[in-house]
Amino acid sequence: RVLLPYEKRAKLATNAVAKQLFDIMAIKKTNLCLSVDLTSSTKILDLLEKVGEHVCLVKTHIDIIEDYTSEFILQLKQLAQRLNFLILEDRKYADIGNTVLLQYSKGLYKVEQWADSVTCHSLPGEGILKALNSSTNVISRGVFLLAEMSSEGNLITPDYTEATVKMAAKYPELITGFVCQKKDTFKDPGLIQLTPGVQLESSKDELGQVYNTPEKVILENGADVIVVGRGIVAAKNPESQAIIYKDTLWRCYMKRVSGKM
Ligand code: UP6
Repeated sequence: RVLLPYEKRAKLATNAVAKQLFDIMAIKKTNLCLSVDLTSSTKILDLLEKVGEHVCLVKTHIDIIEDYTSEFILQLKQLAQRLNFLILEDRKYADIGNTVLLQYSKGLYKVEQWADSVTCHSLPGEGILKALNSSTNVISRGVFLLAEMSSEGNLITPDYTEATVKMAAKYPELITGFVCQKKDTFKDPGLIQLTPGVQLESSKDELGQVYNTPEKVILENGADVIVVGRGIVAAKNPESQAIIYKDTLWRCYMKRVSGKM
């Protein structure tokens, strides 16, 4: 899986969003996912106006925005179209199917109407995937299942991870990939490894987040799309920092697929 280039993997993808994301990465030459963990919608839009061209995916936590309006979504979608990136709402759904279906389709945010993909825990069992699969208003959608986490002391075990990957195999049209940390977590080259917990230097934050370097996550651990939040959004100059991340991450990917590791 990890030695195949994104353009080849696009052809093996069974989920429409995974295929699109592989294609965008190959065309824009970027595997950077920006996690826009800011609480002001204008700050998010200003930042994306500057860095949107350098990313393949924008990851949101829509429920941290303090001045949310549906106009924000319209503008976000316009930027996504103009600058060619996809949107992942990192909601990490984790309830019974019926509740998740309501959370996904109703409420203030109506996530199903705008998110290309969402994140979801496997903990409650398959009903959660049945729920996300059942909403009928969307043409192309995807789910990243949490198979591992980056945070210290998390309770996910190897058995849980393995069962998560097995669960995903039953929904090939729905699953975009896994949020995970290790190369051997799954084998299917049509699925995407989304890896958070990345900064230029290995470190930790004070609330349990663990950061690995681009070299480690891409060359050793098999990351396909790399999530960077504070490494970019908290930098003095987020735009130039995004370019540094984009170039560093792409260089590691090129090294990996060239086989000269
Ligand atoms: N995230 C993780 N680890 C996981 C899953 N998701 O950090 O295992 C998410 C966080 C945050 C982003 O919710 O939005 O990825 C990482 O941000 P950071 O780079 O600022 O630490």
